Amino acid sequence: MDCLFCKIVAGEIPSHKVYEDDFVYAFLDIYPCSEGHTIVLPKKHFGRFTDMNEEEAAALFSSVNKIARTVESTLGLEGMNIGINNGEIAGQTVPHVHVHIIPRRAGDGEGN
Ligand code: DGP
Repeated sequence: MDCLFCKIVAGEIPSHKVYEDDFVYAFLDIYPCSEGHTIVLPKKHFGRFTDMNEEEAAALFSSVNKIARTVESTLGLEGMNIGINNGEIAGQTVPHVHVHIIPRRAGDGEGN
């Protein structure tokens, strides 16, 4: 399948890996909203979050929780945005489901 994120999981396209297990792969976003912006995706291809069943979605978010807690403690964060763009109309640009972990720091939202 011609999928950018499947190629990243397969190592065919280089990425800065943050975490990997049998189910998920996490890596740094190439266009980070903030330092440490991490993408978590299931290794198995799903186009959109709503293409996953409840069990698959629960497994993904279990991994997201674990990775987010590690990002938080490693970077010494007080908070982060965790979210999904589900579907092109919602801003999803890569059609392989992925969760954004975006570190937030004091003052970074000024002007927004
Ligand atoms: P979204 O708009 O939710 O589909 O987010 C896709 C994200 O993927 C976007 O923030 C940029 C990131 N991205 C796109 N191509 C690459 C790539 O080749 N490498 C990495 N590390 N990130 C990518």
